[in-house]
Amino acid sequence: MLDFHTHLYTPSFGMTLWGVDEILTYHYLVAEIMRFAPITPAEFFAMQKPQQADLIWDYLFVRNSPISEATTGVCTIFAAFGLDPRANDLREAREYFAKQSTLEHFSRVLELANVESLVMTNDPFDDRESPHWEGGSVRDPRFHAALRIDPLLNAWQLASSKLREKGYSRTEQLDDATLVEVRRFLEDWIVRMKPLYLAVSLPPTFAYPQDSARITILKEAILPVCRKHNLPFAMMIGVRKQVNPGLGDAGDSVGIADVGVVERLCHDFPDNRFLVTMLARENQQALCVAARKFANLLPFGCWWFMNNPSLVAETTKMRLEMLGPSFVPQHSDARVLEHLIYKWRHSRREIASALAGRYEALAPSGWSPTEEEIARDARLLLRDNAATWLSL
Ligand code: FIX
Ligand code: ZN
Repeated sequence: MLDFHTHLYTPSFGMTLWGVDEILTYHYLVAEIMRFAPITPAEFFAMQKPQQADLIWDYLFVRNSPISEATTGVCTIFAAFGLDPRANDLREAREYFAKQSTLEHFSRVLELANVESLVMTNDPFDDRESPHWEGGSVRDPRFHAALRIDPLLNAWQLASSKLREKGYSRTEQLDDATLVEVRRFLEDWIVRMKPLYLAVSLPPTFAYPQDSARITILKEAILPVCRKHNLPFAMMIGVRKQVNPGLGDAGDSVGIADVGVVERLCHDFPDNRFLVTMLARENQQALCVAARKFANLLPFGCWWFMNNPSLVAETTKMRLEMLGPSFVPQHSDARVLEHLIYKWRHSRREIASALAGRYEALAPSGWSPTEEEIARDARLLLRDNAATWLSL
């Protein structure tokens, strides 16, 4: 499979999270521990990571049944490595991961997850990451880049001061001279990263047309640069950031967005290609309808709060019914390497069963698929559509 969006990094960056303490302190589980343990977010974050992991193990796996998707996922990961998901503590798991050598472990996890290659999230505004690009670190060919530009569209004041620090725009004003500099910044990073797409996450209030810095930068910098370099633009729409800031990464929420915005962008910029995933269940049907109207729109993935088997099942069935096999059903969004295993094993089960359902719907007419046709459809959904859209 080709994993369309992750938060993993090519091994040479040394930035990929992996191992049992990272698996257990994933922000999905941090949100859940607050519902079970008598602890405040501040107290939790004051603890060392291994102690946080121990607490999560004790409350979510020993004292309670791990039946949420995020906890079941940990059990799937443990089982894949032959570790006991019913262990009373994390000793055995810690010993196991301590023995692994990084590079071999990366390859083993990709193999266990059936992932051939994946797309990272690469932030030129991240001071930990950019030196790796500027210093010419070697990229593992299985790890593709995606140029993530959230501050440009969501926090122009911050982005403009960072641009000035880096020797680009001279002013906060979004005048023509500044837009030239924003385009130059994007193109310099495209040359450096060779990304497969540009990407942003957006709030449910995302509006177009609109008289705003966001839309000016989108129209005058992002979309022209994407056109010039033949790169799609990924919009991940529907996140309400930090509704509970004390929870850190676990503090974001969801909101229903206006899919009309996506339609208007696809209409007004027919020479751009848009990759869109939406966070709210309520937006999924309208996104399918939009994709039926605009061939320059690719719906992808069941993002974050959508990545639950019941929602993957209903969303994938609906997409197959409305779009045939012309979309990308899932991305892992793995933040920790071993997440690839559970996210893909769980989703693949739902994707397979949704696809089988469509063949069953065809059966009464006497159309039954050959093995080659099943393989072709599976390949389209799990790899080839993504590869085509990303020009791989
Ligand atoms: O903006 C994003 O790419 C999101 O996927 C997140 O960063 C979010 O925190 C996440 O990990 C969701 O799965
Ligand atoms: Zn993500």
